[in-house]
Amino acid sequence: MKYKKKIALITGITGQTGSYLAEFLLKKNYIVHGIIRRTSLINTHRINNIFSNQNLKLHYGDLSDPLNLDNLIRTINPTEIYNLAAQSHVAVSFKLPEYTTNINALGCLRILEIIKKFNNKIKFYQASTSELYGLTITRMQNEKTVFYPQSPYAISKLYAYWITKHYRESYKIFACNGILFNHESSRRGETFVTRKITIGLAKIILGIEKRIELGNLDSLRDWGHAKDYAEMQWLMLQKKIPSDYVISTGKQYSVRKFVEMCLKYMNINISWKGKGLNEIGVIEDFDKNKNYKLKKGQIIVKINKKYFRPSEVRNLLGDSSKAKKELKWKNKYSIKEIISEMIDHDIHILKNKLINEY
Ligand code: NAP
Ligand code: G4F
Repeated sequence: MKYKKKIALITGITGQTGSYLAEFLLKKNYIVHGIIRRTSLINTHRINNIFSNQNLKLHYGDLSDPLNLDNLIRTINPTEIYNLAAQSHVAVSFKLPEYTTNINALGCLRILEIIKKFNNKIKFYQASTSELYGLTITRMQNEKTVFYPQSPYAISKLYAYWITKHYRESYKIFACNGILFNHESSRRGETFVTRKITIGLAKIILGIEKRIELGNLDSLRDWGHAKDYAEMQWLMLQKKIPSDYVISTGKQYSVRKFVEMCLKYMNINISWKGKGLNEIGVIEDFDKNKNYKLKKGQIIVKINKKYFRPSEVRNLLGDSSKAKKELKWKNKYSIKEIISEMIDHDIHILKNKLINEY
C-alpha cells in the first residue's frame, strides 16, 4: 500500500511558535503549508532554515479574508490545521480592540466554518491562552478554572476558545484548544517582556544602550520554551478523542526575578532602589574579566508608566497534570536554559549585526 503523507496547514507560520511547529512537522514527514502575509519588508527570517525544504509550501493569505481562507483550505485539503495566527500582543490589543477581535475571534470562526462546510474530517488546533484566566483568584490554573479575561486580546481568544469547543460538540469536528501559558525563545518577538529584557541587556553590555525601561515588575508568569510547546500542539491532534489541554511548566517567576536571573547568568549584580514608578535597577558589581561596557552605579533598569496596561494579569501559574497524564508530555527546557539561549543568541546577533537573524 502506498504511504500517503499527512498535510498540515499552519496559520502564523512566520511567528515564533509557528516556525518551531513547521520544523517539527517537516521532521515528522508532513507536507507543511503555511499562510504568510504580504509585508513591505520580507519577514520570513524565522523560517529561513526550512525555506528551501521541498515539503514546505507558502501561500499569501490573511485571517481577515474569508475568500482567501476558503480557497486555500479547499485547494490544500489538509489533514490538520494549526491556527496560530493572531494579533498576539496583549498591550497592543488595548489600542486595536476591533482589529484584534477580527483576527483572533472571527479568524478562528472563519476557519471552522470552512471545515464544517468543506470537510469536517480536518482536525483543528486553536492557539488558546492562559490570558483567559485573567483576574483569577486560584493560585494555579487548569482546564476547570473559571475564566476572567482582562484585555481585548484575552476576550477575543475567549470567543475563539468557545467557538472551537462549540464546533467540536455541535458538528463533531476534531477541534482542540491548547491553553498555553507564556512560551519564549530566541525567536520571541522583541516587544514581549522576556525578549525585550534579553536584547536590552545584551545592548547594555555591548555599550549600544544605557538602560531598559519596563512596566510592571511584579507580574508573575509561567514561562516555558516555544519548541516544547509546539510539539504539544501536534500531540493533541494525534489523540483518539479531541479535548482541551493546559500546557505550562508549573513554575512561576516575576518579571523582576526574570531580570535578576538574566543578570546572574551574565555575572552582573544589581540592587533595586526606590518604589513604584521611581524604582530603578543599579549596577553594584560585575565580572571585570568580561569586556562589558558598564560602570558601577549605572542605572540599567527604569520604570516607564507607558508600559503599564489599563488592566493587568498578575498571576499565571499552570497546572498541566491532564496533558502530562493523557499526552505523556513533559517540558524539556528549564527557565535557566531559556535565559541562556536567549541571551547568548542576542549577544551573537548584535555583535555580528545580524539583527534580523533568528
Ligand atoms: P507571534 O510570534 O506574534 O506570531 C503571530 C503570527 O500570526 C505571525 O506569523 C503573524 O504574521 C501572524 N498573523 C498576525 N496577524 C495575522 C493575520 N491577520 N492573518 C494571518 N496571519 C497573521 O505569536 P506566537 O508567540 O508565535 O504565538 C502563536 C499563537 O499562540 C498566537 O495565536 C498567540 O496568541 C498564541 N499564544 C501565544 C503564547 C505565547 O506565550 N507565545 C501563549 C498562548 C497563546 P506576521 O509574521 O506577518 O506578523
Ligand atoms: O511578555 P508580555 O507582553 O506577555 P503577556 O502579556 O503575558 O502575553 C503573552 O503571553 C500570553 C499567554 O499568557 C499570550 F497569550 C500572549 O499572546 C503573549 O504571548 O508581558 C508579560 C508581563 C505582563 O504582565 C506585562 O505587564 O510583563 C509585564 N511587563 C512589564 N514591563 C511588560 C513590560 N510587558 C511588555 N511587553 N513590555 C514591558 O516593558
